[in-house]
Amino acid sequence: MKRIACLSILSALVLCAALAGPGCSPSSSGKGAPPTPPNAPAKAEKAGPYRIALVMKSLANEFFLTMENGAKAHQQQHASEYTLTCNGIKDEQDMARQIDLVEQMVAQKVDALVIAPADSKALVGVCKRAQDAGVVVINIDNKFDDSVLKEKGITIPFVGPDNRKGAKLAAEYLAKKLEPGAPVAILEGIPSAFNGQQRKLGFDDAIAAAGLKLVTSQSASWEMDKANQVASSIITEHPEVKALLCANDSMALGAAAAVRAAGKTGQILICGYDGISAVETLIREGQVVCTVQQYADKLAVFGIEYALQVLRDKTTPKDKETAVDLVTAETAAKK
Ligand code: ALL
Repeated sequence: MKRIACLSILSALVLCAALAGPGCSPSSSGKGAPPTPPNAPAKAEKAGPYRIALVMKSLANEFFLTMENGAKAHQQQHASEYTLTCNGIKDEQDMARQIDLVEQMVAQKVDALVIAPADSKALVGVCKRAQDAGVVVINIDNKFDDSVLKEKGITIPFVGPDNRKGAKLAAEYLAKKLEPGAPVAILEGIPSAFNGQQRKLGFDDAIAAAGLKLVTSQSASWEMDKANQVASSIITEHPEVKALLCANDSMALGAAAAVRAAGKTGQILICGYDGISAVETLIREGQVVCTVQQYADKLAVFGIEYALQVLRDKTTPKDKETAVDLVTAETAAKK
């Protein structure tokens, strides 16, 4: 029995390290917190800090590193209240890996799971299983699909921004720099992510309001390399294009490289979404017009605070809308 438990822990450690990459490992922030054997009694029966797991998406994306660092800093200030396990996936689209991670956290009997789901529908089932096992689940960043939640008969509190509003902010600012009728293109996130869908709608709102012409809208799956390829082919197929509206900053980085390679920096305007430092640098250099700061470091912290609230009070908090702010050369200069 002992041997089986040891093997499970060992394989969990190996799997998680492989998935998470550098800087994020099981109990990486759980200062001194020993891993709980799979068959340990439920947390409610023990004294000591709660065990919270943060499950994110691609740790190759600066957005999630910022999120992880924010969560770790919070845990260090509240070390007596909870320990933290951070996990992420390597590939933005690897839903199966993210499902595995949740299952692993449930097997480790964490008290709460704070999750930024890679897909708004595909992760609901495993989160229901987590809830059924007594784990408190809080959804951050990318909202679960309401119809799937309803179908499964569950409620999961959500903490995150109004993505349509945020995307509209960026696109409106960019539109002011273009003539009415100017041809523009959108680089979308993963189509099955609700926040990606909302950002596309926010861009559409601003494009319609400014009378711009949308020549194409294509997914680049949130990824820099994919965005680089997609943007390059858009520039080739639509040489008249005047702007690339990117639904996240990783894709804005890829688009900016494509525009540079085409020798069109400043002629094809770019906006992003996330507020990562790499894009802020490009904004200062005039390669990107604007992005939307969505405070990745605070998102997970709000989710953790919600989880602690549920664990302590046994109440279900309402959804919480978090801030989004436009980042431009002017706002970056004031920093
Ligand atoms: C979203 C986040 C960020 C991020 C993207 C990529 O959920 O809000 O925009 O860049 O995921 O995974």
